[in-house]
Amino acid sequence: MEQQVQKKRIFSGIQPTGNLTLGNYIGALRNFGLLQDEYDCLYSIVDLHALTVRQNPTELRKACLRTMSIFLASGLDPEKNIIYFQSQVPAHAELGWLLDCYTYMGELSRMTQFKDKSAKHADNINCGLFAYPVLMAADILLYQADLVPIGADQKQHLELCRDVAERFNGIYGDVFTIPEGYFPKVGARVMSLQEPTRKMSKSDPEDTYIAILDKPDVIRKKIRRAVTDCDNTVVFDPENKPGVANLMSIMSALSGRTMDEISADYNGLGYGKFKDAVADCVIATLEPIQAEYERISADKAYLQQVMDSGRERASAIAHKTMLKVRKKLGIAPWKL
Ligand code: ATP
Ligand code: LTN
Repeated sequence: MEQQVQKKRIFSGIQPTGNLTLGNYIGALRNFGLLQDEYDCLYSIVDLHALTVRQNPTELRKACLRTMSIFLASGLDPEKNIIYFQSQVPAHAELGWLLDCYTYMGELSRMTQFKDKSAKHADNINCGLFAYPVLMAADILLYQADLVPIGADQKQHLELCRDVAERFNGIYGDVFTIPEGYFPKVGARVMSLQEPTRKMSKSDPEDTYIAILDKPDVIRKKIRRAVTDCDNTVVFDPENKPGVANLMSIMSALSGRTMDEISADYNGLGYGKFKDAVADCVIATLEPIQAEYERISADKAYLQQVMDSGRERASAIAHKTMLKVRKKLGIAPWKL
């Protein structure tokens, strides 16, 4: 008889803030779709994380649904993957608190995202922003995830998650699976179109990023205006030509062509032609996703069903881990 092999588990999250970008797509979302057959996957819209920065409630609610629709439109099958909102599974916040008690201030103050975001939001450096990586650790450990597909900017947070899990396991025995990161080979760090030494980020000004939902003419305009340099050569040199290297990486990630092939095709033709070809490539990737998005986002009954089923399936797994954790810690059991 054929033996059933337990699939490895994947967890990842995306914040419902602003408009999802091409960076989110190449760094994270696209990989989610590629992994769905081989692994047992949970993908969460991490709305509690979004609250670390002040949000407008009406906008946040819209952004939550928009993010879920984009997940589905980019090919995530809700039967194969558990897709849900973080705040609808209260165990995230509960485990987050418990893990706060096993994380040191020193560890959290070293996090570069905390330093960046506190500089950006100097009037609101709240405790949630500081403890953000602990909630992220709780997200991952709650589901005993083996693998976490993320962009390069999240590597430091994942390291912290592993440290906290190892510390906890060291005290209480094998409670948590220690997760590994899963990074894309090309495009783990898509850069800003205007400042190509910084990562493309959905909370930066509009002209620095391409949104997954940007229309073709907007995409073309943004890429034409992307900062390059003045030597007009298409060669991959991230240190000296970060703008050109970024556009080449985007093209390579989306088309599967190597940097040498791209350079051979476009070097010598001028940046105008090269940028148009990059825009064609981005538009060809995003147009079908946008068409699906229009269809799915109009179907509220379907979204409700995905949301309810995701919440139930995620809660059942989270519940098991929480029983184990509560028992280990000696806090009041649910059943005497
Ligand atoms: P914000 O600007 O609001 O902090 P963000 O654009 O960094 O948001 P997140 O929700 O924090 O987006 O990230 C979701 C996923 O997308 C993460 O796995 C992250 O590593 C990945 N990601 C974000 N930006 C990029 C980028 N520029 N290149 C590659 N991956 C990225
Ligand atoms: N911190 C991540 C989003 C995030 C996440 C997670 C990613 C929250 N929880 C768990 C992977 C696994 C970010 O800012 N991109």
